[in-house]
Formats: sequence, structure tokens, C-alpha cells
Amino acid sequence: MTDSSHTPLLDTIDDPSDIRKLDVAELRQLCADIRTFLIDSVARTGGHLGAGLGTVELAVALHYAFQTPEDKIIWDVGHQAYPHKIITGRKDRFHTIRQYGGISGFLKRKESPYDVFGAGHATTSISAALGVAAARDFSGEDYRVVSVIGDGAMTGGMAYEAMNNCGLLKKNMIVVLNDNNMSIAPNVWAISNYFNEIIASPTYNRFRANIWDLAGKLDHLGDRLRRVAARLEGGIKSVLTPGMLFEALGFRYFGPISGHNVVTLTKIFEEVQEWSGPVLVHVITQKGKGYEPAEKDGMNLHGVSPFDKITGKSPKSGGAQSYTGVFADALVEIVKSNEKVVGITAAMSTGTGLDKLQREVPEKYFDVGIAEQHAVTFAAGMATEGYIPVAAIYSTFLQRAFDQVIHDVAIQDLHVVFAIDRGGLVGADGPTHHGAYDLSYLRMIPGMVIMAPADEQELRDMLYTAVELKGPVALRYPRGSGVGLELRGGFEMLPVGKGVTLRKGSDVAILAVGSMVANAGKAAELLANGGVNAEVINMRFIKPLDTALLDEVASRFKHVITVEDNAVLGGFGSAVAEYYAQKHLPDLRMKIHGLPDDYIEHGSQSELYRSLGLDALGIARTAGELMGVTISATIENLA
Ligand SMILES: Cc1ncc(C[n+]2csc(CCOP(=O)(O)OP(=O)(O)O)c2C)c(N)n1
Repeated sequence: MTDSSHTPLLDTIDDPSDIRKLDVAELRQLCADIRTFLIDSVARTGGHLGAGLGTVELAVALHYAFQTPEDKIIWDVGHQAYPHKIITGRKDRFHTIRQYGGISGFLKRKESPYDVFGAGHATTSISAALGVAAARDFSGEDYRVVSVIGDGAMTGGMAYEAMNNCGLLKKNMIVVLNDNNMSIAPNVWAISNYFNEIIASPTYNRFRANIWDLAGKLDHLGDRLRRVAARLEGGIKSVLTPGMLFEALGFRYFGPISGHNVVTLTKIFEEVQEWSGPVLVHVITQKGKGYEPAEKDGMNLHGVSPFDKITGKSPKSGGAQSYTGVFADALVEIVKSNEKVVGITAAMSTGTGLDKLQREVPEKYFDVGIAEQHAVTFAAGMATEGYIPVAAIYSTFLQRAFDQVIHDVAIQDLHVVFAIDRGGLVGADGPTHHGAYDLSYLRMIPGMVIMAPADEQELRDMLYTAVELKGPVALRYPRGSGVGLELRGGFEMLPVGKGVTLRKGSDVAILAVGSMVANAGKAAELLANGGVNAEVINMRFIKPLDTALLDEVASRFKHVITVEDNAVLGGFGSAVAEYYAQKHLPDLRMKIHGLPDDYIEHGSQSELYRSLGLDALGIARTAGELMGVTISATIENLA
């Protein structure tokens, strides 16, 4: 695919049936080709790199040993499944990954029969695999079911709920634990300490070395492994190996084994697929394997922009500071001046900016693992004791903790601050990651205060305000750069439930929240060029609404348009419409402009917003339509 790639064996592979025609000894070369291809390709497009470099042998061995797609492999999360994508018919489109109209960076049923279960969020694969296995047995079919889950995902409670159920149902299925000791950041999985201690123990290692020496000397590896397994099951293992935990949950455990010896992996998968009941194969891999810059990087080049293959470095992007960065700075300042405030992340320390708090005030920093539900209830517990937890969780991941937000925080009126990053469309990560629903799912909760900053200064002030208020408070802000404001020092307490009028007008009122405020401002300029005088209001608060301002708007305007980067169903515009519906305003024409009732695919943020008419021109056109005015070509040209 690229001028620099030399991948002769991979070039002959269209799908796994081609791999299964290879001699097992050729698999090493295939793995080398896949790595070369992966590095070349992601260097050009950007995307997830480190995790995929660690699963090359795993993907090849699984597709070699199992008759996919009849046998079903269910990957967790999906960012580590690039090698799987490359060998399941998507090599030729791989250069389009995460781009508008291109293939997804995660798993997608619509994209390929090999993507058995869609993913993007962590810790779903064991539950999904068990469901598939249960359905298979109902249908009287006999294919194999394999789930591949990372050690990071094992910090999520659903993995244990699923394993508990596996032990009960005793379905034939295999869970491959892809253990690289890393989440995005170093993992906080307490159980891995337990593994590491056992693995480091001299008795265990002597025992294991004997077994593998023996296994290596014998041709009939299958028989050998069967006997080894029998011995392990005889009880020695339960004393000496890490499997006890899984065995207690009803799994037969095999491992730990190297995830980078493709030949051994293949043989083991061929072997364990004959075992009955739930089986766990514990595979040790290295994130970033085989690419020096990734092996050396603290985060193993987890997610990258296009980069230089030699150095592994991406060009520095200039421009305004990100909202995440502004939030992180503000939080650290607040934590330093208010001893009650703590920060909580669910395995997203760098993504949320909380790594800054970790560095500067480590005792006030908590990484609870990929456990958003626990993060929220843990925060609620702290709040009962007078602490002020700031739970920094991406919009899409907070969906997991919906009941905890209601049941543990809001009903008890506890003062927890939800710092909701990635509100709105996130871009290349696509529908599993867009923060499209938070205004809807939070707005219905009694007592919840919800705000969205229009710029980075407002973000600082909103965080401060949220910490100073009482009860549950959410502020949601977008992925990406602020508008480039020069920040003033200190913080300002914002009046709750009050919007600000940014531009006076007389023909149409544009009420906007968050990142849409800037677009609305530009739309008003375009409209002005077309002779339409638009008023622009930054509502700031989605809840409580500034009803006095809404009344005043309704008294002066016949045309009102609301703009948001949230689903139109149940979002900010809905709130305004609900309010106006009580007021009997027969002359008011209103349009709710936001994300449609559909899943928005991946692409750059600007492409997506443009395609949905949520850029300045789109907003101007929508306002024009509402008023029955055609936006002139001059305006189109100016945009
Ligand atoms: C519910 C949820 N929270 C957070 C994330 C963000 N996230 C993506 S990958 C990842 C780490 C996963 O670690 P692991 O399962 O060990 O996979 P690896 O990257 O090591 O292959 C996290 C936290 C997510 N995808 N889903």
C-alpha cells in the first residue's frame, strides 16, 4: 500500500482463509509484515498504535486456529483490533481508517462479518461472548466463541459480572486475557500485582520452566499440553499459578503464556478449543511491541496523530490551549486553594488532564480504573463526608454511570461536580465516542445544574462556580482547542441560571450553548451581510434555564432558533421548547438545531459539524429557512 512497505506475505492475504493456507512456520513472517504495514499506515493517518502492535500475533493465531467467521472472535474496546482488521478484508481500505467515509477505528458489525460485536467502550466482550454462546446452544450449533479482553478492561466491574455468569452457565467459550500491564496509562488493576508476585516466585518459575522445556522437546505439542493441563488441573497449579482467581469463578485457566510467539499461541488455541466449559487463556503481551519509539514511550504511543516513522514523533500542533488543558490547570489551582476538593478519573488521566493533578497534588488524585459507575458512587461517598469530588469523565463514558448519577448522587442531593469532557462530536473516534447525549440524560434529573462554557475563560469560571455550589453540578465542554482567549487570573462566580446576550438583533434570536456559541456569532455576521439582524445569546446554563431571558426573547422575536452540539431529542432546545410550550405563544416560530436522531459517523469534527449544518454557514442557513429568507450566494461565499 505504501511505497516504503515491503509486505510480500501480507500482500497475499485477503482474509483469514488465506492465512489458514499458510504453513504455521510462515506465520512469523506474516506477523512481521503486519507490523510493518500497521506502522506505515498509522504513521500516515494517525490512530491507535500501541495496543495493536501488541496483538499482531494474537490476531494471527486466533484467525489461524479458529474457523472465522463461523467461529466468533469478540474483541473488547476495539482500538487494539487493527491487526484483526488488516487480515479480515480491510487491508486495502486501511488508509481510510477514522476518516470521513472511511473505515472505523473500532469494531463495527456493519463493516465486516468478522466484527462479531461492535465496541468502542471497554469491558463488554465477556458478556457479549457469553450471550453469543448461549444463543449458539439454543440454536444447536457448534461454533467456537472467543472473547479477547485487556487487563485494563478487567478493572471494569462488568467483566466480573460476566465471569460469574460464565461459571454458572458453563457454556463452551474461551476468554483470552491480553495482559500488557497497561490501560491507556499504566494500569491500576490490583489483581495484576497478585499475578506479578506469583509469576516472579522462584517455585512457580521452576515449575513452569520444566513444563515448557518438556513441551519444547516433544513434537506432539497437543498431547503434551493436554498432559500438562491435566497435571495443572490436578491441583499443583492452584497452589502455584495465577489461575486461582479465575478458577474460583468457574473457568479453566491456562497461562500465563507469551503473546508474541505466534506458533505456540496457535497450538495452544488449537488445543484449548477442544476443552469444555469456560476457559481462560492468559496471554502476556507488550504494548508497542516491535516498534522502538512505542516500546519506549510512557503511554506506548496509545493514540497518535500522523508521525515520523523514524522518531515516532508527531509534529507539534500550535494554536489555542485545549479545553482539557484549561480544565486541568483550573482544577489544580482550585485543589491547591480548597483542601476539600479532589479529582477522580476512570482510567483517563491524560485524556481528562487529571495527570496534571496527579503530578502536582497526588494525594488528591484518584484513578479508579475503567469503572465509571464506581467512580460516581465513590465520589458520592466522599461527598457525604464533606469533600467535593470533581469526577472528570468523558460524556460518552458517563453514560455507563447513569443510575449512579441519579441514585447515588442526585437523589441524595450530594455535591459532586461532573466535569464532562468530550461533550459534542469528538471526530475520528465516531459514534461510540461522540458526547451526543449528556444534556439529554442529565437534564431530566431533578436538582441537577448543567452548564456549558462558550470559551475557555467560562470553563474556568464554571468549574469554580460548580465547586462553590451545592448539590450535583455538571459542566460539559468539547474536545479540542478553546477559542484562543487570553485568560485572566483568578475565578469569577457565575450567576446560576443566567445567560448573556452577546449581540443585539431584531429579526431572529439565536440561543446557543457551549461550543455552538462561537458558530452562532459567526452565523450572525453572515446573516447581517444578507440583511438579517440576528440576536445571539450565550445561554450558559442548560439547567436551570434563564426563563426571564426567554420571556424577554419571546416578547421581542417571532423567530427563535436554539443551537447545540447535543441530540435535539431531550437536549437544550427541547428545554427551551418545553418552557415556551407552557406560555401559549401562537406567533413564535422556533427551530431546534442540533444533532439529529441518528448515529453520527466518524470524520474530523469540522467535517461532521459542517455536514450537519452546525457550522456558521449551516446555522445561518437554518435561521434563514426559519424566517423564509434565502441565504444569498454572497453569504455562501463569505463563509
Ligand atoms: C467504558 C470506557 N471507559 C474508558 C475507555 C477509554 N479507554 C480506551 S482503551 C482504554 C484502556 C484499555 O486497556 P486494556 O483493556 O488493557 O487494553 P490495551 O489498550 O492494553 O490493549 C481505555 C481506558 C473506554 N474505551 N471505555
